[in-house]
Amino acid sequence: MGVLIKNGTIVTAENEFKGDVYIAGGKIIAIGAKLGHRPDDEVVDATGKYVLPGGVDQHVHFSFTYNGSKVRGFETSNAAAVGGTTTLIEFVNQEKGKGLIETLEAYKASDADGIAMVDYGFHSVMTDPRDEVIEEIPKLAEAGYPTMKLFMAYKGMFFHADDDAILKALRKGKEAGVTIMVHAENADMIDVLTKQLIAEGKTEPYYHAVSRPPVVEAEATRRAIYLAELAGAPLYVVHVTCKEALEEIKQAYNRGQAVFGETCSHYLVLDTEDLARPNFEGAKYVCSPALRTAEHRQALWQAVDRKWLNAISSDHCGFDFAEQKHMGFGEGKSFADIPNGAPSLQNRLNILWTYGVCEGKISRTRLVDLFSTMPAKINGLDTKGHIDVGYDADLVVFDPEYRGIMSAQNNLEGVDYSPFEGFEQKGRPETVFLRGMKIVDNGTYVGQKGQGRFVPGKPYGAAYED
Ligand code: DUC
Ligand code: ZN
Ligand code: ZN
Repeated sequence: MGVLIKNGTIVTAENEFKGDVYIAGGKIIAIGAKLGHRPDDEVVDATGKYVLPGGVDQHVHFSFTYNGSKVRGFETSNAAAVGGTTTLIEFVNQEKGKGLIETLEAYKASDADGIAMVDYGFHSVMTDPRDEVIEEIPKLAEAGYPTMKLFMAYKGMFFHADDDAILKALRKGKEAGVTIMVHAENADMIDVLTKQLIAEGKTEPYYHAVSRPPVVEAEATRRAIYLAELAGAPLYVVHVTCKEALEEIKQAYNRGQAVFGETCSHYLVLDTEDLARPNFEGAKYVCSPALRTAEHRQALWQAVDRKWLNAISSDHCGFDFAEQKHMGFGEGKSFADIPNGAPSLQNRLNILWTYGVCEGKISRTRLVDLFSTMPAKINGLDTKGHIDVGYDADLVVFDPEYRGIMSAQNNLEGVDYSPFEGFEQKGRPETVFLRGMKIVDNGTYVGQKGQGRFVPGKPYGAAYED
């Protein structure tokens, strides 16, 4: 049985036009005007609605652990589906003593296969840069994991990476088209500021932002760019949050270097002031890099519109407020004990539509590029992120007339709070198809656990293109 989605406005990263999409066997079979269908096919009337490619969220954390506290995992990936995202890419920290692929495959088997409700891939995170691990990097490409991240932040934690590791990773990665990504913050600067603030008794969540100001991000971004120049390799900077780091990326790009970056939905709408909320509520907004001020948000909107940044991810990180965020509360505790990260899996498209498209900051085609098309290309997913014949039938029928309020209560992230609590929502993903299977109907998740599949990425993703 096939599905005919009729009379919608089809939006791609290139253009938008009225038409029908016919899907069968998990693929897009035809696009056109007044397409016919078989008697037993389902027909979805998309009149007055937009048909978008399913989102690709290239930055989620389902396995992240901070000071022994672990986030919610793939059992909550239906939240992505309800938010119009049909492919997730998860960062998996290499386990000490294990190889990169060994770690990824063990995690995949135990925590994703048979559980995920949307399609998925993985970025390796190198934590143990022994010679044999560096030698393994090109093999990631063959195994379907063509990206690897290093954490420049988090001094003293097992996943922190120094310049030696980054340079070696960049050099090795380029031999096989593995895209190297960095979380760019200067770990020593943060360490010095954190110790100073705590010694001064400045321990509340707000001081998280004071401990890692924009210069911390700008310095690490610039350093990573120079390491990439020396290696002659492309570089991808995750979660860019401030004007200064943006400037470093622009300048490198203008010098002819292949440097690209993303930002994340929370940096576009939340503020440093959220960290100052009373009753320890500021802890809900502790993520790294830290939230910034209005002038940085404005610069980020401009950057995503003008293609200085090429993707918007969620950096979803599902820690509860009641227990986990309170690890930083009480005698002898500080902002440095609060697990970093905020849940944002479900609202990525809702934020981009309501506060981007509806406020005239980005066009619908630009949204599709940032939400779906470019993240697919960066990660070598050549059947995802676009509406055309032969692509996977991952599609969102988006109703622009819907009105609602974002809240943890109407959210499947499995976390006891939402950083977007009370935010107005214009429009919503009404129907979502994953490889032709309807997984969201009338805004409600109707799929099944385990319906998601591993999608291997191909090497030489978009960061390698001129
Ligand atoms: N920053 C976060 O806020 N969460 C997860 C990891 C990170 O670097
Ligand atoms: Zn990060
Ligand atoms: Zn992250």
